[in-house]
Amino acid sequence: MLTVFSPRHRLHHGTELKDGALIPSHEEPRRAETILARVRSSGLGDVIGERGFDRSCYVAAHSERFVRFLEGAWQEWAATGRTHDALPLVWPVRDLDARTEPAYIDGKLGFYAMDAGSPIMAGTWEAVRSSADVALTAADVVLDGAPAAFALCRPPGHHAAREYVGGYCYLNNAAIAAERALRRGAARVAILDVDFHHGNGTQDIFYDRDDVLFVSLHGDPSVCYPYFSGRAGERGAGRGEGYTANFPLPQGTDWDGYRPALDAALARIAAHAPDVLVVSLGVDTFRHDPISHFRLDGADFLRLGERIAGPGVPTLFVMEGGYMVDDIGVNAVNVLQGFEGAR
Ligand code: SS9
Ligand code: ZN
Repeated sequence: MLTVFSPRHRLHHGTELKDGALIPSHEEPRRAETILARVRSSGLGDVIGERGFDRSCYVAAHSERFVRFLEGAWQEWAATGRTHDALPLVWPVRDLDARTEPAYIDGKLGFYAMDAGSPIMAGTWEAVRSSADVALTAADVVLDGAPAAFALCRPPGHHAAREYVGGYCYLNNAAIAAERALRRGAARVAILDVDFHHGNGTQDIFYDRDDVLFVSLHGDPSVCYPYFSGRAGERGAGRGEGYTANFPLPQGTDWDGYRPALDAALARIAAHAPDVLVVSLGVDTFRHDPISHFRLDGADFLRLGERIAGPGVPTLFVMEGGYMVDDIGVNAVNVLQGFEGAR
C-alpha cells in the first residue's frame, strides 16, 4: 500500500514533564523516521509527500477559534519574551468559566488544553498542519479507489478534541480524514482506535453523530491515561447513541485477552456497513512500551492487521502512538503487512 509522509514533522520536537523534570518528549521525531525506514526496507509500497489543503479541512473537525489559537500560539508566546516551549499551567475545571477565551496567551494555553502534554514551539504549527495534510492526502488516495493507504502522521491526533489539545496531539488527523471522506461522498465512516490510550478527542468530535461510528480498545481509564474518558458506559448521545463503543481492558492484557474484544469491535463496525474505515494505529500496546501497559508482541501486530482486513472495507491507517522507538517500525508495518496478506 501507499504511504504518505512529510519531513516537516521534524519541526516539532517538544518537552514533557516527567518525574519532576522537563525532559525530551516520548513523542520524538525518531518515531516517524524509524517507521519510514521500515516502510522502505520492508517493500510495503511507494512513499509520497503530502498535498496542501485549505484550513477549512481542519475546521471541519475543530472550532474556528481553536484553529486560530493553534496558528498564532507560538507568536503570542514569543512576544512575551519567552523562548522555551509554551505549556499551560492553569485549566478551567468544573465551576470555572470554560466558555470564554482569555485574551492573554497563558490563559489561552490552559483554555485549549486537557493536560500539559502538548508543548508548543516555533515549528509546532507547521508540523501539526503537515501531519493533518498527510492524513488528508492518504484519505484522498483511498477515496480515489485504493483499497488501503498509510498516513505516517506525526504528531499524532486522537487525544485532540474539537477544542483542545492534549496527550502529544493538536489536530485530530483521523477525525479530519473522516470528515474528508464524508465531504467526498461517503455516507458512513467507522473509526477503529487501537492505540493503547483511549481516543478521547475522536470520541468528543463524533459523540452526538450517527454517521461516524467510533470504536476503541484501550487501557481501562480508571487506572490509565487519559483517566476521564473511555468507560464502557460512554456510548454516544442523542442521535449518536450507540455510535460510540468503548472496550476498556485491564493492564497486562495480552493477545488472548485482546482478541475477543477486537472481534466484538470489528463486528460492531461491520454492522455499521461503513464506506471507509479509518484506523487510529497506535502500537503502544506493545509489551515493551515505556508508558503503556498491554502485552502484545511483534507477531501479534501481524494478526491485528489480518483481522482488520476482515470487514473488507477501504481502509485508511493513521499513525498515532507507540513509544518503544526501536521496535515501532517493525510493529507498525507488521499491522499493514498483516492487513495486506489477508486481503
Ligand atoms: C502516563 C503519562 C501519559 C500522555 C500519553 C499520551 C499518549 C498518546 N504515565 N502521558 S498516544
Ligand atoms: Zn497512546
